[in-house]
Amino acid sequence: MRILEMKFVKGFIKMADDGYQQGWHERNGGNLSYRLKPSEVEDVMPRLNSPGEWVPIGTSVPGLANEFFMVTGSGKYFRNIIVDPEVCLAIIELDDAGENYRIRWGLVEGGVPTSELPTHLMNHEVKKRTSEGRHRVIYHAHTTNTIALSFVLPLNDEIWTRELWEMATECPVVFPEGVGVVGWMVPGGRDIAVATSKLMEQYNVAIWAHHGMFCSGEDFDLTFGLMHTVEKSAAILVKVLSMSPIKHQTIMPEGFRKLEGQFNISLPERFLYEKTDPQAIGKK
Ligand code: 2HA
Ligand code: ZN
Repeated sequence: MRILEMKFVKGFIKMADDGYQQGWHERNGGNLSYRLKPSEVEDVMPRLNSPGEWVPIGTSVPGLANEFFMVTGSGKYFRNIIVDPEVCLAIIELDDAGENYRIRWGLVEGGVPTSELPTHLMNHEVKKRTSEGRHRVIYHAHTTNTIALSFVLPLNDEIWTRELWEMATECPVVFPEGVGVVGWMVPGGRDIAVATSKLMEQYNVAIWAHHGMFCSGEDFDLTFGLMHTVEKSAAILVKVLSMSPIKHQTIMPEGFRKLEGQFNISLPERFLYEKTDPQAIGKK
């Protein structure tokens, strides 16, 4: 089967285009990566190019030694992925130390993997371990409302989680572990990768202040759905803040606790603090 006809490749392209349609990928903004299953590596193997040069990843991910990934290309536009996937995407292979990669397919007009490769791979390494191999997708997008909120809400995991949960009943069900926040940092390197992957030890969502969001998940639907849910909640909070400086009513801690039984989820107590003023927005 041709690589472009394989199920995981179609899923990757559809997810990228869904993100573009949401308005999360202006110009070359955002990036996506997928860790191939052993059976998928077997399927693509006869179609791969002979290996090119090993290139340093810029960080070390020994937990991902010899794994294969599909990734978006640096400087490529999400807008173009659906029309020209072989130009915009690559399949890369990691070496047996998890320190170097080489391109095995795609980027037919030249180029290199996403500038955020260190963050993607460090997140994959953490998630492969903590999810016992189930998580395969890491997604970064420039989600408008989340970015807007990062100028207004204190950059604090408890405050962000609680405000986002309050905006829609489904939120604590979709991300019961909460969201983590990284203060503004220079993107594209190892430092932001270390900060983000540290949050991924406990969360599936990391907010990058004044930049966007990273999400991790088992498959394309769950990972896209997670980002979509967080961003929709952020959009509601932006509307609420635009209409009124206070909330006249909201979901209270005892309400969240009732959801735990109904939906068989466990919500960490540190997000269910009693607020000094339940009407205030963005305060503990
Ligand atoms: O341009 O989104 O964070 C790609 C990015 C960098
Ligand atoms: Zn970005």
